[in-house]
Amino acid sequence: MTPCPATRHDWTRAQIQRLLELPLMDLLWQAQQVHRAANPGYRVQLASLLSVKTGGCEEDCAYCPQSMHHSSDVSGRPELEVEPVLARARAAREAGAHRFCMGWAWREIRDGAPFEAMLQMVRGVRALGMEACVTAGMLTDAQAARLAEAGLTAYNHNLDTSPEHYDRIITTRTYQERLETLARVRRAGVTLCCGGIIGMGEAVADRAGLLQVLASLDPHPESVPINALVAVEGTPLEDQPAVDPLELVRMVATARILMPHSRVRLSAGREQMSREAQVLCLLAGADSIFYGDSLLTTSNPAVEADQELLAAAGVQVAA
Ligand code: SAM
Ligand code: DTB
Ligand code: SF4
Repeated sequence: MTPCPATRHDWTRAQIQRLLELPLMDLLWQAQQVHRAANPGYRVQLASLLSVKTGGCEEDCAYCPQSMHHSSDVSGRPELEVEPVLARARAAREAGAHRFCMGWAWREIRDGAPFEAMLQMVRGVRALGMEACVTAGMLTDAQAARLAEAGLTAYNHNLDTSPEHYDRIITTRTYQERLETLARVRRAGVTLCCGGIIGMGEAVADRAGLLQVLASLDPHPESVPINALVAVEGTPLEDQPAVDPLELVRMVATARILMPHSRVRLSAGREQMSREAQVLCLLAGADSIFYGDSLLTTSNPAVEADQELLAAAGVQVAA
């Protein structure tokens, strides 16, 4: 049995790029050894996602259909209230989800009625016995503390790409601001969900750069979502060519090697992938998926298809 790999925070970008560029069979073998030693049993966590406040966001993230800067902006969808959100959480739990993630298309959390409602949603999801995750942009120390007090399990805030590629994707908020938000979440004692997106015109060196920043966080983010760009019409990235699924396999495998104990979530982009490519991602060490028919504004594989996928792969659902 391979000994449990040491947790490191000092990976260099060159070392990470070498992993990303290994012959695929060697990369998969290394990732599997790390994964089996650190997370015995191939257990996959199911996380359901719901957009509570959709569209009209002030930020200009080039990939995002919810930015008011893009013609894709989905307007006119009312913000959801507490009860309907909890009804969706209950349904997700009945379908087998363990974590319920709620999204707000905000630049930052503001105090007031919507924040009070967010706190009630967090309490309600926790009362159902599920993990609760929120993604809602930047926050203050006081807001992070109140979310922690409400029982929030995780806060999602992605770095998205490397520090160098970042300015080509977002101009309205800096990389440094993102890092400060992550530090605030940590200080409040809430676990971190932090990852990125591939397929936004970045080089392999940028993928290595993103993974290097993630792996340098101490402790590592407890969850690391790896998204493939969903190129939505009306966004500046609408014409990006589809990501080769094997690139996603490489990204997952490398994330697994760098962050042995984190949950690596195979996130957006699964609907465009074959069952076999998704199985390779599970083999490479992905141990969580978004589960349920929709992501925030785009679709995700149907619940039945995912149940078949997990059964075909022979993996168990994490309790
Ligand atoms: N507004 C908050 C924020 O940006 O932190 C929360 C919601 S935002 C939609 C959450 C994450 O979804 C983004 O950081 C990005 O990584 C991911 N995302 C958004 N649009 C995407 C797309 N078209 N394809 C892949 N991932 C996407
Ligand atoms: C994450 O990394 N991916 C999720 C979740 N965190 C919030 C969002 C994916 C969004 C895909 C595009 C959409 O549905 O709007
Ligand atoms: Fe707004 Fe988040 Fe979309 Fe950026 S990713 S435009 S912050 S909703």
